[in-house]
Amino acid sequence: MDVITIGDGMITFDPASKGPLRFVGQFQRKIGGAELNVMLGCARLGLRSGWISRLGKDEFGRHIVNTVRGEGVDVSEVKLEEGYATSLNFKEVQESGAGRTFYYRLPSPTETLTPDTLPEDYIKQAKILHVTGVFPAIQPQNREVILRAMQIAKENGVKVSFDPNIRLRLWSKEEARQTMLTYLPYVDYLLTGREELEILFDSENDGFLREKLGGYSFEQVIMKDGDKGSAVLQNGSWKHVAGFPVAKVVDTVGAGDGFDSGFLYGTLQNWPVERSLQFANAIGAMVVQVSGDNEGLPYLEEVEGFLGQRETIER
Ligand code: KDG
Repeated sequence: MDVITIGDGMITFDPASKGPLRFVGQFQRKIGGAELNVMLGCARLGLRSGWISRLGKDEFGRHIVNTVRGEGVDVSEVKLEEGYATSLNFKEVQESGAGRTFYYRLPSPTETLTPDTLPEDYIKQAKILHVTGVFPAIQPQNREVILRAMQIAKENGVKVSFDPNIRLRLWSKEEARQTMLTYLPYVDYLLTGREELEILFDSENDGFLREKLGGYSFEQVIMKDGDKGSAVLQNGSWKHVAGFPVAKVVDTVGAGDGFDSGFLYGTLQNWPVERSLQFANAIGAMVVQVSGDNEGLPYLEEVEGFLGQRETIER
C-alpha cells in the first residue's frame, strides 16, 4: 500500500431545500468521512490506498463499503459490526448559504477497534499512515487507537501524516489540544490550517506558533490557507504557494481532504514540496466547484488538465 488510514465512514444526507433541518422533508443520500475522503482522493490519483474502519452491519454500512471498494480503495480491514448502526450526518443549509452539521454517530461502530485489534501487519507494510483529528474526537477510547497506530508506524519506518481536522461539534478545544499534543512527536507530515494551529498551541501569535513547531521533528509542516493556497514552513518562516482562482465556489467541504491527497501523491513521487503544494492547491480548487464531500475529488489526468499539463477534450 502507498497510503492507509483509520477512520469512520458515514452516510451524509444533503437537504433538498434550505432552512431549519426540522422542516426539511427530502434529502439526497451520499457518503462522507474525512479520512475516507482522503483515501478516495488518493485512489483516484492512482495510489494504492487502504482504509481501516468499522461500520454498522446494516444497509448503509454495505453501501459505504461497496462504494469505497468500487473506487479502488482496499477495504480488507473494514469490518461491518453486528449491533451497531452506521454513522449518519445530516446537513442543514440556511437561507444565507451557511451550513450546519448534525451527527448521529454514537454508539460508534469504531469502538470495536482497539489498540489490541489494530491490524499491525497492515500498518507496517504501508509507505504512509494518514490519520486525522476526526477519529479520536468521536469517542475518548479512539484516542489510544490513533496513538498506537502512530507508534506502530514509527517503529516500522512508515511515515506518519496528520491533519488535525478539528471538529468542535465532536470535542472541545482543550480535549483536542491535549490529545493532539501527544500525537505530534510521531508526525512526519503535519497538514494543518491556521485556526487549527492556533487551537493546538493556544496562541494567535505567528512567531510563537512557528517557534513551537520548530520544537518537533516534522519533515514538513504545511498550512492550508483556503483560496489563498498553502504554505510550507522552511527555516522558520512560511513559504507561500498561491492557490487557483475559482469562478464559483459551490461547496468547500472536502477541499482540505482533497488537498491532503494531492500532497501525499506529490510526496510519494518525491516532488519538491512547492510542486506538491501547487498540485494539492489545484485539487482543493477543483473540489470546491462540485457539491458533495468527495464527488469533486479528481482523477490524475483531470488535475493535469486543470494545471494545463494535458489537453482537455470536451467533445
Ligand atoms: O472533511 C469532510 C468531512 O468532515 C465530512 O466528509 C464528514 O463531517 C465529517 C466527518 O466527521 O468526517
